[in-house]
Amino acid sequence: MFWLNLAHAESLMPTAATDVAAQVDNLYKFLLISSFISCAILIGGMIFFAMKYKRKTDNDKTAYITHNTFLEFLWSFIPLVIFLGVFGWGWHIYHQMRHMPENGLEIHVTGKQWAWEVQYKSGVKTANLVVVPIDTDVKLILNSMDVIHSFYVPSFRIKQDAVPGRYTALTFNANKLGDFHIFCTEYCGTQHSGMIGTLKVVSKEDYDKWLEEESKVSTLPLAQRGEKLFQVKACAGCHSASDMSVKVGPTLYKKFGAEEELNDGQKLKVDENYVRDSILNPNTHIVKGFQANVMPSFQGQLSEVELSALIEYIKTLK
Ligand code: HEC
Ligand SMILES: [Cu+2]
Repeated sequence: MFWLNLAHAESLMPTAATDVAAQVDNLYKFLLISSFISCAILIGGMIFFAMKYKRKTDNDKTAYITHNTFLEFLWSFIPLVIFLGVFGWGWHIYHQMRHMPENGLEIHVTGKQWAWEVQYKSGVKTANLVVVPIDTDVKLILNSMDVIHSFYVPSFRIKQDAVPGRYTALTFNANKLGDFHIFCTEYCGTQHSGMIGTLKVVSKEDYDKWLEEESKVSTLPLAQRGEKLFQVKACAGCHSASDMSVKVGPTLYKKFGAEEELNDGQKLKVDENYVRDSILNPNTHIVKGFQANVMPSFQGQLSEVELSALIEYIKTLK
């Protein structure tokens, strides 16, 4: 039932994964329900009185009423009390939302066209992925490399602009494990809608483990970093790497050094530049038998080193 759904707004709202998010939802529910009640009183009253005092005969005159001080006081005073209450309530939540923790876990997040670059103090770097431990005060320090972006996590009900040339901050304390969406909510160019990331809340042990594993990545040999990226960037979902099977895209097994036929009949040798182009501008060469616009461009989502790592990994697939 609708009213029951309202009481458990989960079905209308994204999962509330912080204490603040639950409080925001309570305020929102209050506003929604009190608006419905006011609407019913106002519109219902209007219809009721229009019918009740409808002129029934030519001489049917209603009483001549100019005003009613008590009623006027009531319909001013009651809304005033409600509005002041909502103001105080909102203030209370906003204050918690913007109160930066003293000893929080600080993570740097940089927006750029069109990805979120995340850097931990230990030096670990990720793209479009923020991993945080549960029940921990986290402070994200935001900035931007180009235009204004905005970091939004619907499940946390928090949002903050990332502005070039200065730092802004966002804080939260997640109380639910899981993967939550990150969206950019400031229009920032053609791929704005693709500027999507994941905020992963894990247990404290898993967080330490993850951080330790990630710190090792930058010291791994290039090809092994590439292998990891191949998983992390979801290339593996579309390309097989260990046999000739075709997934969404062609297999990359035994591909490097071979000759590839494109759907315009052209034949190209698969070398470093071919692979680089395939990753950054997938639509410039379409492999024979495959469609354009299936593989997303990874432009802006991979650093030069990461690209080299992927290429070195693809070289080893034989
Ligand atoms: C959504 C599925 C998808 C994802 C994700 C994806 N690709 Fe592709 N990829 C394709 C398709 C389809 C083609 C063939 C059409 C074309 O050439 O663009 C292709 C083509 C390629 C080619 C050219 C292969 C050849 O046979 O000449 C390379 C290299 C490649 N992808 C590498 C990658 C890498 C590296 C990643 C991860 C960073 C990746 N792809 C992610 C679907 C995908
Ligand atoms: Cu953006």
